[in-house]
Amino acid sequence: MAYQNLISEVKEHILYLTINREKALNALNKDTLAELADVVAFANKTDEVRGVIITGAGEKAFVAGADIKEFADYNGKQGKELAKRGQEQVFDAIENATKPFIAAINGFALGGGLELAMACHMRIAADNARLGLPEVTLGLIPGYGGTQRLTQLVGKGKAIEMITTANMITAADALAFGLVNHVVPQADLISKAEEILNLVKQRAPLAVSAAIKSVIAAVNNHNGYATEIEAFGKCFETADFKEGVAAFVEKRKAIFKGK
Ligand code: CO8
Repeated sequence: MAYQNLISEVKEHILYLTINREKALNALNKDTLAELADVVAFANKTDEVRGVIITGAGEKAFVAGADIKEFADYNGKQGKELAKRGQEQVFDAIENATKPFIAAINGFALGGGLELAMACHMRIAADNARLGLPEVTLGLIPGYGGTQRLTQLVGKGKAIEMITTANMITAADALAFGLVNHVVPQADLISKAEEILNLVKQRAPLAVSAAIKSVIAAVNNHNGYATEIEAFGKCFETADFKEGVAAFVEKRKAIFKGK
């Protein structure tokens, strides 16, 4: 797929997505968000994709936030609409995706950039990455789910400290806070994400989707226990369940078909 502000490529069932506005530190303008919405919808509906890695172009930034220059003249109504559209079409769409999304944080992940990373199911940071929600320095608050997802990930106290001070934290602190899963040298960022997705790719796709859905139900107060029970029951109806159990009994590797 050809986009203006994204590089998108599927290789061996992994969709590699690079936010490609390096001169603006990959800031998310409206066009980029629209392209992201499109590619997330594509990733969700095609069996060709089993996992997604999102990163930023260059070595300096993952995404330095929403494009400040673009919304400088917005009024309250426009700001609210922008946040709602972005949340629904991109950030929530990623979180609710049926396959794992990994943010490979290759530098600054600020404001909407950290919010994008937090919407992903897992985060891996380069050791030189800096993460923060600096919106209050602009007279704003996070608008792409940041107040909610940061609180889920690091707890109330640290979330309020990070948001109200606008301080950036190091990758090491992000790891200690539970904000990222792993910290690696920048050169190893994509291979670490691939290592995780290559394991996920060997598992039963419908079970992977059901597991993601159940975990996300927990963090979003969507009746997680009931979601898990329902999803667990549905797994028994899949051909992959039969294959997984048969492979175990026959002491061979399961061949899953996502059915
Ligand atoms: N938006 C637009 N342009 C940006 C952004 C941004 N968020 N960040 C950087 N740029 C541009 C700079 O303007 C500059 O462009 P130019 O060369 O044309 O002047 C270029 O990128 C390079 O940036 P710097 O020269 O500033 O690079 P430095 O190394 O000096 O500093 C920083 C790097 C610290 C990352 C700095 O660029 C910075 O502080 N950026 C802004 C970070 C920020 O405040 N992000 C939060 C934005 S608000 C937000 O994300 C709200 C999300 C919710 C929105 C809901 C809908 C309204």
